[in-house]
Amino acid sequence: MRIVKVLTALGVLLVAGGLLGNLPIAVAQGQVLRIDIKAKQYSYSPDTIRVKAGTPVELHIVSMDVPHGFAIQALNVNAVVVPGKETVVRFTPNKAGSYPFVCSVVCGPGHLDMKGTLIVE
Ligand SMILES: [Cu+2]
Repeated sequence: MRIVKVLTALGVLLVAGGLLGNLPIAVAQGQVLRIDIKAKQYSYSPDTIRVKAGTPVELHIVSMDVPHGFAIQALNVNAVVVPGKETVVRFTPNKAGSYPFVCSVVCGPGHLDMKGTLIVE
């Protein structure tokens, strides 16, 4: 009988622990601002992103054609985006301002025109 009680208590603890353990993650995910971006020769869609300062941002970037890059120099962000694979970029901009982002992988003759702006308010 005693072992049954111990096992039941363990089970309750595990379930409660599992539920509680998941809570902070769910809350954290709720606070992250997810933005989906499509990259193609020679633009990003959207090419203007607006966020509030202090908000954790998660960019999910996909390429529609050839390998591209995604770089925000001022925020130390530089990622490669290859077709068929989602690239996730995470950062938290703390200072209001206008941050240009550019393609950092030479993707064709229009490569240097491939850019956008992150606006932190
Ligand atoms: Cu490029």
